[in-house]
This record gives sequence, structure tokens and C-alpha cells, in this order.
Amino acid sequence: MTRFEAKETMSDLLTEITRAVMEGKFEWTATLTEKALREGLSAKEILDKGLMPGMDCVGEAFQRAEIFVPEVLLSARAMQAAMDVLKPQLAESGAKMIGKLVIGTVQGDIHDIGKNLVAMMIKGAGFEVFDLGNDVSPEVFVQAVREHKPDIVGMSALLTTTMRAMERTIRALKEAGLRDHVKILVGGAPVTSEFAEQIGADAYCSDAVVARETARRFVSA
Ligand code: B12
Repeated sequence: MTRFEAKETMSDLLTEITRAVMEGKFEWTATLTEKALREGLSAKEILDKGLMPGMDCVGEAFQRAEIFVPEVLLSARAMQAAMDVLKPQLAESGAKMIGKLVIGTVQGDIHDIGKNLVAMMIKGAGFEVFDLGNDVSPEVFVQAVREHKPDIVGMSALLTTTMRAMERTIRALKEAGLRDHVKILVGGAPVTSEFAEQIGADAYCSDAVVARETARRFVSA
């Protein structure tokens, strides 16, 4: 096989992964992801060029009301199945702990794929990660900060209607006297750096890689 043919096969495989996510075939998505790793593709490449384009297409189709929540859930499950396969690569362990992160999807919001990805990446950078899950109230964030004393708090919101819960959480941290003990990272599709600044967060990150770099920077500063 020539080098060119080999490359073509790789990109076919990524296209197949995209299609498997769109069709919500979770076992098939995981199998193809394993195959891609075996064939030498990096976890990042599989994520960026295989899985994410699939979720993007699903999001667009959902927006156009061509598909509905059950189909989106199947795709989300396929994405999660692939992320479970990629977990060891994304979170190469063995590194010493360089800091602590408390992370969650804010109150009223159950989207957790992006948050899980960020948690995995930051864990891979050597952080101890306390994942509070989704639909996390300001009180639960406050309690977790008291208990775990993290360096960083990460909040995710995917809905324009739940972005305000980030602001309420920051207010609750202030009222509990904990705000100044942590750096606050926010992210999620509708969030912007302007919004982050407006609510008093320390940084907005557009994706998991930026989140990992920002987290590293915060603990080394
Ligand atoms: C999957 C999905 C669902 C699944 C969620 C499953 C799950 N376990 O997460 C289900 C079907 C449950 C769902 C439900 C709903 N959804 Co929905 N969903 C999506 C979809 C298609 C993909 C989201 C996703 O997982 N993307 C992939 C991940 C990897 O990307 P990401 O989340 O953006 O995360 C990255 C960055 O944003 C960043 N990041 C994310 N979080 C954080 C946190 C920190 C700290 C940092 C630093 C960075 C960071 O890094 C991540 C990795 O790179 C989006 C469309 C889209 N393309 O975004 C709609 C979307 C978010 N959903 C939408 C809607 C309207 C809903 C519902 C209200 C639908 C309904 N009528 O019931 C419900 C809401 C339920 C609720 N209360 O939360 C709208 C939101 C519109 C809006 N602006 O408010 C969207 C945009 C679809 C659309 N175009 O209309 N949804």
C-alpha cells in the first residue's frame, strides 16, 4: 500500500466514525474508534475529525427539526462510548498531581459531553478532578469547594437559559467567602469571553485543549 492510499484509508475511517455518531450506533462507534487508535490515529485527531463533526451535524439537524431528542441522545451515547475508548489516551496518567479541579454542568442543564471532555483533558494534565455531574446547583458547587479546596472551578452551560446559573454560582461562592480562593473557568457553546468577563469568571475556554492549557497556566502562575 502506498503512503497516499494509507492516508485515504485513515480519512475514510474518520468519515465512518462521523457517520456512526450521526446514526447513533454506539457499539459501532466504539469499535471504529478502537480501530482508528490501532491504526495509529491520535485521540485528538479522532475527536476533532471524526467524532466532533458527527455531533455538529446532529446539532444542525436538530436545529432544523429534522431529528428529535431521542436521536440526539443516541448520538450523544455513541460519542460517550467513543470517549470511553479514548479516555486512557486523553488522560494519560502517571503524572504527579499538579492541582485540583471541581467541575460541573450548571443548574438546569443536563448537557455533559463537553464537560466530560474537559474533565478528562485536565485530568490528563495531572489534576485531581472532582466531577459533580450535571444540573449542579450553586449550593452544591459551594459545598464541593469547601470540601475539596480546589485551585480551579469549571462550569459548563450549553443553553442560553442556563448561562445565568454560572453567575448565580459565582455569587454564591462570593457570599460563602470562597471566590478569591479559586480560579473560575467557564465554557459551553453559548458562552463567550465577554460573558465570562461580565459575570466575573477568570477565563472562558472555547474547547477542552484550551481549557487544559489555561488550567496549567493558572496553577503555574
Ligand atoms: C447532545 C445534545 C443534547 C443531549 C445531551 C446529552 C448529554 N449527555 O450531554 C440531549 C438530547 C439530552 C439534549 C437536550 C436538550 N437540548 Co441539546 N444539544 C445537544 C447537541 C446536539 C450537542 C452538544 C454536545 O455534546 N456537543 C459536543 C461537545 C463536545 O461540545 P461542547 O458541549 O460545546 O463542549 C466543548 C466546548 O464548549 C468546551 N466546554 C464545554 N463545557 C466546558 C466547561 C468548561 C469549564 C470549559 C473550560 C470548557 C467547556 O469544551 C468542550 C470540548 O471541546 C447541541 C448542539 C451543538 N452542536 O452544540 C444541542 C443544544 C445544545 N441543545 C439544545 C436544546 C434546545 C436542548 C433542549 C432544551 C431540547 C429540548 N427541547 O428538550 C434539551 C435541554 C435539556 C437540559 N435541561 O439541559 C440547543 C441549545 C440552544 C440554546 N442556545 O439554548 C442546542 C444548541 C441545539 C440547537 N441548535 O438547537 N441536547
